[in-house]
Amino acid sequence: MNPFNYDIKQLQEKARDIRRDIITMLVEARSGHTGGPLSVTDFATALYFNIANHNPENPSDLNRDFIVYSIGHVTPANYSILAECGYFPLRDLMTFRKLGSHLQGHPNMLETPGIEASTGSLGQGLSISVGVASGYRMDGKPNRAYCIMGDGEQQEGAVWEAAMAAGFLKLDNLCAVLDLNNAQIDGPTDKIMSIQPIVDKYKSFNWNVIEIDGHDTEQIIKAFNTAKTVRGMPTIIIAKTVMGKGVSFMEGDYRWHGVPPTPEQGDDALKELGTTYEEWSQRLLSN
Ligand SMILES: Cc1ncc(C[n+]2csc(CCOP(=O)(O)OP(=O)(O)O)c2C)c(N)n1
Repeated sequence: MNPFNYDIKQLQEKARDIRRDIITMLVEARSGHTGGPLSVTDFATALYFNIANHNPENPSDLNRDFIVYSIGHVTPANYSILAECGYFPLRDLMTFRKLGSHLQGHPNMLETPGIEASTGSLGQGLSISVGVASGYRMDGKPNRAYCIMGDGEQQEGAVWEAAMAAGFLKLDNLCAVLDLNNAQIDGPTDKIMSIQPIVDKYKSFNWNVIEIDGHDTEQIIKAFNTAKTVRGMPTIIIAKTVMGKGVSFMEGDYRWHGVPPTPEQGDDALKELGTTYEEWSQRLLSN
């Protein structure tokens, strides 16, 4: 059971709060990734607040589903969602990337409650998820494994070894989500090294493929729920997203991959998101 079971409107409101958290913590940190976290916000929020079985009060609950962000650099979204779920205090977000904080630029499973795997070196999360999903099946357990990947990340060869294994093993308890924002660190993915035709690729590796608008919460929920019913093959949800979604001057621009907003840009972004740095940083610091 998901501990929140939010409806569509609640999920959309929570996603807006998470975008506010992301901008605020990046302004405070003065470093970090902005574009990817804003791409994944809508489907990652839906996963934690409606779909997945997990327990913020007991992160190592044996009944939990396994969720790994293979794109380790999207920690602003990952940490914000974990804090909003109650895995640790919201005020910790204001320590992001600071010396001594448990919230470093890339996630550390030994330091941060709710982090299942230490990622950052791209291409590893799917292999980890295949191992976990196989383990659940060997133990006869109903738990599911979820793996969030990037489109630039698909250029890593290790992704395809894991994809081949998952299809061969018919891991229907594995659901991957591909953040297809057509942006990576150096430019548009289609120009750097196209991953297309990505749907045909996964189908040829014996995966069930669902294509959605990755910012449409209704489509997101439907896709995750459909994946739960598929038998005999893993599912990948190919979520078409926009880098920097929610902040007009960031949307669709790969140059936001790995830089934070300046305080002035942060003010503009938070204004678009309906708050101010003073208001939102106070909300974080007082919780
Ligand atoms: C093995 C490996 N090579 C290179 C990098 C450096 N790197 C970090 S993020 C990134 C681009 C990833 O692109 P994508 O998966 O599309 O993520 P997005 O830009 O959408 O956040 C690269 C090359 C890395 N972290 N790991």
